[in-house]
Amino acid sequence: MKNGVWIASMVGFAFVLLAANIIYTASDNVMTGKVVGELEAPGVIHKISIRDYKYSVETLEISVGDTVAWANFDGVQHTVTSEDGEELNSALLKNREMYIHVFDKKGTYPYYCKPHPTMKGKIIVK
Ligand SMILES: [Cu+2]
Repeated sequence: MKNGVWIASMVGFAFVLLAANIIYTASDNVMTGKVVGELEAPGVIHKISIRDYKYSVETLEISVGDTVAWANFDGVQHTVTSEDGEELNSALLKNREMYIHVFDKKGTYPYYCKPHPTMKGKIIVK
């Protein structure tokens, strides 16, 4: 899966993602949602919250095949956009929307937020 998968419909506090056979729980918010698209055989799912104009984990090391899910908890819209314009390319995420990406190749993937280019993060896939 090259492109991200959108999840909407966040409910309550703490976030839970139901995708394929996965239940993903994290943080102090709960998200339940419907996967639009396919999420195939993901490895570990890592989550990154976007709050106060920051990605909660700035540098994250993962393994090939792992999934990263970003959820926006700010009132303003943010993106997850690769610096090279390729791997990561979310739309504007509204409050409580999520962007998901499966990394299937080793590498270092720096990204930023289009509306707020000082927001930066990096995924290192080993
Ligand atoms: Cu932003």
